[in-house]
Amino acid sequence: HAADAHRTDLMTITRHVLNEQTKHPESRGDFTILLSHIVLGCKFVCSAVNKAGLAKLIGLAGETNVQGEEQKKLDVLSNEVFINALVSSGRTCILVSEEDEEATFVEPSKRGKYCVVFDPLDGSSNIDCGVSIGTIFGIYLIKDGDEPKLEDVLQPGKNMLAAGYCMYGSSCTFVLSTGGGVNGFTLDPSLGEFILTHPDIKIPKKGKIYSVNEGNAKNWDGPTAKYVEKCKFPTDGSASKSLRYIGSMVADVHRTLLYGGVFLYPADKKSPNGKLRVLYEVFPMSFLMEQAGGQAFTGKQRALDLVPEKIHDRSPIFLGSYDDVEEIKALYAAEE
Ligand code: AHM
Ligand code: MG
Repeated sequence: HAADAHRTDLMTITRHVLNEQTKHPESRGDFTILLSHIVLGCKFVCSAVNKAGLAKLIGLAGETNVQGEEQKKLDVLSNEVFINALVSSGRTCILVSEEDEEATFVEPSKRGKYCVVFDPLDGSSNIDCGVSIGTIFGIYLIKDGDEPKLEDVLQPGKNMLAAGYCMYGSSCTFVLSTGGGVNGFTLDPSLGEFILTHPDIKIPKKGKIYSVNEGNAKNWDGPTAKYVEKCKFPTDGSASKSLRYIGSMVADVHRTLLYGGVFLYPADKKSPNGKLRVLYEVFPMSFLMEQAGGQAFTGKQRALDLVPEKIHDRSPIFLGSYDDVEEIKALYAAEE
């Protein structure tokens, strides 16, 4: 009977995306194929992350990534997994990964029309203690169909066709937006399929949580400091907010999306552009926030209006519940 239907009539991620594509009669299934390759990469990384201790995958690979940080073996592995999955999809032309200094231009025989920007394994400093980590990605369409150029990935975030992340946590969760809202899927390990478990995610209009690395407070600018002070000592009679900070962007943003509140990685005196990377951290998360009814702000402008100059550019970011980000915007406006 009806109550059993969800057990026998599963909304897999592929089925969901195929349904969405029927709204675009011109689509020939290329996006669905691309996405299924991304999903394959996520399942592979999920399985590797779960076996991290067993497989002795934890530890330094002795390489240094483009940001000068020591790279863990799992980062290297995840990067290879996604590059291989994306190239072999036959649907991509340019790939930008956090782990690679240069963009990858796909060879002509394997080229398609999509550009994919991604962080294959974000939050890797958390691997050794088993805290949730994730993959973040965004997808652009090549501007003109011919020769792919670096400008094709230096587009503002609002031009993304789709964005999402996969969180390797207590369960493996894939959150996706193709521009018509946000949906969450959970991996059923026995089936090896992502099943729709969080349809049409909407972020609460206002939240009770703020999430920031407060250890950097002495270097913050005025509006950031004022906002965090307000979270702790509200002057309008509202309750003070709770602090939650995992230090793993995917996990912190996922909680923000589901429970509401704000996630901040502000500028500070030591890093005037913050820490997080525009293309594959700030943009995809901002895209998801807006699609869920929230906002994303850089301290100066709507995050999705930024135009990156270089593929590894950074930006301060404030994202989350609509009303909470509105308060942050007001503090920055008052500063001008
Ligand atoms: P990574 O790409 O080197 O893993 O760094 C990104 C991570 C994010 O997941 C997280 O939001 C942030 O760094 C935490 O930074 P901090 O340790 O400065 O609070
Ligand atoms: Mg990262």
